[in-house]
Amino acid sequence: QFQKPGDAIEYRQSAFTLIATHFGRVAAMAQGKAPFDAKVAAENIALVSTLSKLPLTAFGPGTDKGHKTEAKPAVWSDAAGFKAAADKYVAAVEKLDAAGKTGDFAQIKAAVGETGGSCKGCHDKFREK
Ligand code: ASC
Repeated sequence: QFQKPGDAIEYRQSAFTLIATHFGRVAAMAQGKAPFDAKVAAENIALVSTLSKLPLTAFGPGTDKGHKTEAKPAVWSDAAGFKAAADKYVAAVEKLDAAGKTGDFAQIKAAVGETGGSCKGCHDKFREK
């Protein structure tokens, strides 16, 4: 799928950058830092939902080096734990996507909290600070 390990690292980092950008726009609304707009929230959530499926495909064996990376060795040494953390994130994003489709602020806010928690849960164990 990737020519070189570095290509996979750049790919997953690009996906995370886009996810953080679009999730951040929704999180700002949930936190009252930006005005709530249900349509803008839903558009950004739809992008997060699509993008959420990308990074895990780029953590294959041997992609721990070849480009600057913050991924900890635990990604590969505790592959089951990493998969579980990634699955938790994808599941949280599915709930966020459903909330985005309702356009309901309270539901979106709750789902943003759960999704942010799943981002952090994975970062704490599997990403260098
Ligand atoms: C974000 C972002 C993360 C998560 C995390 C939540 O917006 O970029 O990595 O939320 O900070 O705790």
